[in-house]
Amino acid sequence: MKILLLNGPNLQLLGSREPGIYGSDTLAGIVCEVKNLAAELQCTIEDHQSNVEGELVSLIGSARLNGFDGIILNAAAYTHTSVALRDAISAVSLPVIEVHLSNTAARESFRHQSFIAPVCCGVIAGFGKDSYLLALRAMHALLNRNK
Ligand code: CA2
Repeated sequence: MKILLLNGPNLQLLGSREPGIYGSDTLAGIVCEVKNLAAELQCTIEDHQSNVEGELVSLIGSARLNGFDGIILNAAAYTHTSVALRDAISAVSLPVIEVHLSNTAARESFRHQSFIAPVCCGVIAGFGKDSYLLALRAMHALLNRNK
């Protein structure tokens, strides 16, 4: 089971600013925990962070060809703006789980809309770094169910 973990714009800042909203873990720390859980679940994770919308679109677009079985995606601010990411997810025919550290529904109204949620399998938001671990467990269960 090979899973692609994608993180969008500004998430490289995690741990350095706004700990009240996003927690004090760094992105590298979160990715390390996700990889440790993946090892327990006997999956492999490849991760990328990008501030560039088109790079995220390309990584999603080539995921199937690159042998991935599913995608865990924190699209960050592009969640609320990106038709291009939505179209890439629609086209890839792999399960995609949307994750957020914060509970976007409890924040500013512009964060209430997700362009990508309707084409994802599900959304996990509001649990800090545990959102990623829960997403991995959900992806693992989903892929086992579909075997
Ligand atoms: O809660 C999440 O995971 C978000 O995807 C984070 C995005 C935000 O635009 C989404 O609405 C919800 C922001 C990522 C930027 O991360 C920062 C981390 C530290 C300091 C500043 C920004």
